[in-house]
Amino acid sequence: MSGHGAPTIDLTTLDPEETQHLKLAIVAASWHTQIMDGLLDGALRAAKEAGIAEPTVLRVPGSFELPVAAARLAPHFDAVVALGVVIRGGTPHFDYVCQAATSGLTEVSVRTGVPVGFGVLTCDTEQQGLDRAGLEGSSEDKGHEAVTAALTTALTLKQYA
Ligand code: DLZ
Repeated sequence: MSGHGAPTIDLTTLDPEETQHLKLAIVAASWHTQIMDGLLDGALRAAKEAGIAEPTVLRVPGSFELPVAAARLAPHFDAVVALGVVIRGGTPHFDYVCQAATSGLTEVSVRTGVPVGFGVLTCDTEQQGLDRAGLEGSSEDKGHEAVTAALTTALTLKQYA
């Protein structure tokens, strides 16, 4: 999957009266520190651009734990963003963690009706993660993208509350 074709959404052009009151929670795994730091920085930068000064940030050990954290927080927030980095190793563990994170977060989102931004990188190599982490030299900024997607979806859905 490539980042080519992603929409351009400028959070700074949204009505701050609407965005600054959105309650945003970020659940973030802790494996692969450098990449995770980049994802979290990008997510917080996006929140700031939307006028959300202090989103709630909850750290969990691994990406497998993201769905339960998202499930606990979702009923109390307008949008949740999940950040994680899973890098393929020599065993099938990668597939199980990716599958659990993906299906678990989807389930939380659909069950609660709260948008869950998917900022979980599933990579074959560490370099693929670094390229997508919003770090200096990265070509993509997936933490920022995940917050942008969750907040714009929350705004869109608000009129159907
Ligand atoms: C066990 C494991 C492995 C091998 N790799 C990763 C990874 O690349 N990224 C990640 O976020 N978590 C990994 N984990 C940890 C699991 O997500 C989980 O925390 C443990 O299995 C304990 O439940």
